[in-house]
Amino acid sequence: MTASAAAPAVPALQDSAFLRACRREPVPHTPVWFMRQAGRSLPEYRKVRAGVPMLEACWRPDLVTEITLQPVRRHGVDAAILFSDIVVPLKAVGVDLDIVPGVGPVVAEPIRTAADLDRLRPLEPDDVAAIAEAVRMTVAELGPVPLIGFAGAPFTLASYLVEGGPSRNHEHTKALMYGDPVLWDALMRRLAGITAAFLRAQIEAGVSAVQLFDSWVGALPATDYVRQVQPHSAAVLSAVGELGVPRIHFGVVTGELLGHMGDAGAEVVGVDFRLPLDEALQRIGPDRAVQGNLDPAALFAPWEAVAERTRAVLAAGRAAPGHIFNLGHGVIPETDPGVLTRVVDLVHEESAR
Ligand code: 1CP
Repeated sequence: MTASAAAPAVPALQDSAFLRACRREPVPHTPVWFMRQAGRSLPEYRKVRAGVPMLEACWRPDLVTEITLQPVRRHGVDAAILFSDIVVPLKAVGVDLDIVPGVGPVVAEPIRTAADLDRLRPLEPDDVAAIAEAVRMTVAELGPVPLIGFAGAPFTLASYLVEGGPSRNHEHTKALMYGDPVLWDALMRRLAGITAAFLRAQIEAGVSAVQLFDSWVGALPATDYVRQVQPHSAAVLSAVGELGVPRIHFGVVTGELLGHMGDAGAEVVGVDFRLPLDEALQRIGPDRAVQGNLDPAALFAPWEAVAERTRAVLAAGRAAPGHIFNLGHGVIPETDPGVLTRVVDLVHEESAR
């Protein structure tokens, strides 16, 4: 008996437009999903989350499964992203932090000295057993739709840990990075280990791809990125490379960093909305798939303008050996969910071949 006869669900999943595009294979249509599609603009999300704090929700497999599935049911996107947060693995190793509504992650005692770093222990699979269970439950529900696992990259996690919360200028982070490069290196290594272990736990539980979010890395000049950040992101990507699932690497305001992000080793590079995909590809190199990059704020324009911009992203994406349609950053919470559904339909119609 062939493997496909024994397990019909797996070939369908592996043959999905999303995974084919990650692998730079021909696709029946351009796959589309949206960063932050789960848990943002949907009324059904607000309903199930009512009265449940964000981090508590992340540790409840039943809620994670339901919230992860909601945008798949509603919009017909080509991939799901696990409902979780980049600070979940930090909470799992005992960092005293909370996600404050309207603010974001807030860390009770920021990490700024060698003694502070001692409090940051490695992540063991048992620390995230509930997240692994949520992955298994979600994968079982999704059938042939791929599930994307994710983690924050070391720099973006360091920013929350060192600043103590969201930051515009990342001044404490840069003070540590430039002022004590040895401690910075130790912190980044520790975070790379936690991130790699968190991604590994999700892959072993069944996610079909992973995305490394380095959301705030655009705050850095390329020289500093190459010296003090990129090696640690590359170490994370390499640590999970042998597990065989596609890796997506994304950051914001990364026009000047894209070439170096491409070199970090992921199969797919996410591009924010500031650079057309064909131009981005010239910086990344011809042998990577790209993901992006409709401006999430453009979704508030009249439909004809949204449609025109969607078509422009598709046209620029044709230059790439693989294109996954997405936004250039996460869904803005006030976005009309109906517009997201229309974008999915338009991407599918325009790219069907
Ligand atoms: O994509 C999805 O739909 C899955 C859910 C998801 C993801 C991928 C959440 C749920 N968070 C994330 C990743 C994440 N979290 C990133 C990387 C992606 C990005 O750049 O947007 C970052 C930077 C965070 C940190 C974070 N968590 C913020 C940003 C704060 C800042 O610094 O400006 C916020 C507001 C959160 C809380 C959060 N995470 C997720 C949700 C649904 C929420 C809101 C929680 C609530 O209801 O109070």
